[in-house]
Amino acid sequence: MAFPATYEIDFVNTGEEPHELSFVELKAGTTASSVIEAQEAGEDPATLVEQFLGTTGAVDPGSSGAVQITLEDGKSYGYACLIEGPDGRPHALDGMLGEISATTSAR
Ligand SMILES: [Cu+2]
Repeated sequence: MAFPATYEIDFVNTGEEPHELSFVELKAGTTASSVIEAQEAGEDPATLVEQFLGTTGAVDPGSSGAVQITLEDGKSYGYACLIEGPDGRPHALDGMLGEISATTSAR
């Protein structure tokens, strides 16, 4: 894998409520969870994020969306769905989040 590498990610919503797929570049040592927790605590999550990469925007059930992201070697990225469920909590707090690390490895 050569970096920077650009990916077009197709996102299919097979669920029963709207979802999104949003990506940020994380600052070193930061996790997607810590960004969401800071936001929920009323703190400015921008202090944990290097840059916003892109989002599919809200995708309705049975529909699909796409987002293009460019990853750089040695950097970490977080993804999440920030759309709120009926309980008012962003889906990320119920597990719709994760991380990607971009690394070049020789095998
Ligand atoms: Cu969602």
